[in-house]
Amino acid sequence: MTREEKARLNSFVAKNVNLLLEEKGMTQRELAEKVGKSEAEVSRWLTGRNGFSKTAIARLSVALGHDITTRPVGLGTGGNTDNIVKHGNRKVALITGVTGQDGSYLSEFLLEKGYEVHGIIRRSSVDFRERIAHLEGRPNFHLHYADMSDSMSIVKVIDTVRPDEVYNLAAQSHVQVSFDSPEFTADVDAVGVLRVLEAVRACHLEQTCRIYQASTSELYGKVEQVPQNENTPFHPYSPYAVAKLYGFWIVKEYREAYNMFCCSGILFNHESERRGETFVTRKITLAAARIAQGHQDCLWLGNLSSLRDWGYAKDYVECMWLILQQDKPEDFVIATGVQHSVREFCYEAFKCAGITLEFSGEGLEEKGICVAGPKNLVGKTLVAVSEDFYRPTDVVNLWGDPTKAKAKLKWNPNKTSFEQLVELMVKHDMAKVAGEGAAMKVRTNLAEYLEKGIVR
Ligand code: NAP
Ligand code: F7E
Repeated sequence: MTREEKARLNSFVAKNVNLLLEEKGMTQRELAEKVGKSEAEVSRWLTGRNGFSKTAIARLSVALGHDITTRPVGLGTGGNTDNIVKHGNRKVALITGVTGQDGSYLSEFLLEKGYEVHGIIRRSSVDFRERIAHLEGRPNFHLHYADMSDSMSIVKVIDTVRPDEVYNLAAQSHVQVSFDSPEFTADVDAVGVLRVLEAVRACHLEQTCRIYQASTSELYGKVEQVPQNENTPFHPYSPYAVAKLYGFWIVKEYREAYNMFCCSGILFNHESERRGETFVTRKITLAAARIAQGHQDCLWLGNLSSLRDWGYAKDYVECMWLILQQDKPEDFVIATGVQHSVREFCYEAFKCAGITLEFSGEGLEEKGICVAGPKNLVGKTLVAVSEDFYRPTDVVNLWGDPTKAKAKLKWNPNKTSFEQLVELMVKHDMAKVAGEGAAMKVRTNLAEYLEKGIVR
């Protein structure tokens, strides 16, 4: 039996014993007396700190009148077998943030690998989850209502699903929004991580369930070293980053205090055609497509000189999985090792849409002017800067060093180049805008208004 199989058996047996104790109204002390062990020893078995020997299993089975290696049936609250998902031979993964960019790609990746995938969703007045609509109804893909700010809902889902792996991706993930809603961001992005860790412990899964925490390059913030690796000091520079820093440290703490297999992936920016429309890359690719097709006049941005290490989200979800397949739990920087400015992203995106830009001026006066492309656009200012999109504190020099991930995970950080990433996003948005047709003009104006007024 492998270490993992043994751990899974121990967890299964511990759960059975707990269910039987509950059904019989027996205390741990009474059970300890029956099997001739101390109460502390029984407690260590039931909380997963000690494994069950063959003799212990035999004695406990006699004391409880049931073979504890098989699931008890017909029990009352907490023991109802309906709430125990049958694993079969499939590994079971639980993804928080399943409706997000990464959650949707990770679901596809794990289903492809033969996992049973469970995701948590929040109730929304719009009952359409665009990024995972194509997965809903598929065998081995299940959704559960829960919220990162609601501990009980998380415990309930974890107890029902009994996951082998938890991918904690749920977060208020927009840096600018974290300045507008700092308390909500802290609750979900910081305390939410603690809730997941505690839920796993409450369900006695801490020795079997591996946990991935979606950490971020934003931890480096006001950077103290370039490029950044696993040893670079953190200097968070937004409410989002401060909340994520708590998530990072609490994961490390639980790894050391409780010997849990929990790790953080320190992921640098990763983008895709599923990226939220107010992150800078997607805002640019959508605008380039709209401007090229005559549905928008100008793209307003903030700091054009900000530097990022942008990768493709579809490539990055593989790392989340790889991190949990290692022999020991460790944190990893995931990045391409290539850095570009927002200005360069703009140039490349407009080029893919058939427009050549030339930038001139500085700060708020900087402009991106069309110097080649459709006749009606040549000479026009297509990109301009607005103070509205500046942040109170901005992270301006992110550049990751993926050496450790390359060596230990055998991961290729350059599977998709910067140019390929921009091209695939623009191609997608050109088709989307063309498909949306005349309605776009109205929608664009509304979106611009919303973004300027609410999401700066
Ligand atoms: P995203 O598209 O914004 O998705 C965030 C997900 O979290 C959504 O499914 C959202 O659900 C869910 N969520 C938010 N608040 C929740 C709550 N209170 N309860 C339950 N679910 C909640 O983010 P992403 O780009 O996929 O990023 C995934 C994770 O990686 C996030 O933790 C992010 O902070 C982190 N990260 C991202 C990057 C990046 O470049 N993309 C880099 C480093 C780290 P709804 O659909 O209901 O809103
Ligand atoms: O900004 C600048 C902005 O919002 C990138 C999240 O996934 O990655 C993401 O956070 C840069 C910043 O991403 C506009 O000031 C200029 O310097 O696309 P972003 P982010 O803040 O890097 C990290 C790794 C995460 O963990 C987060 O969850 O672009 N910028 N003009 C602009 N940014 C936006 N959004 N809009 C602009 O108009």
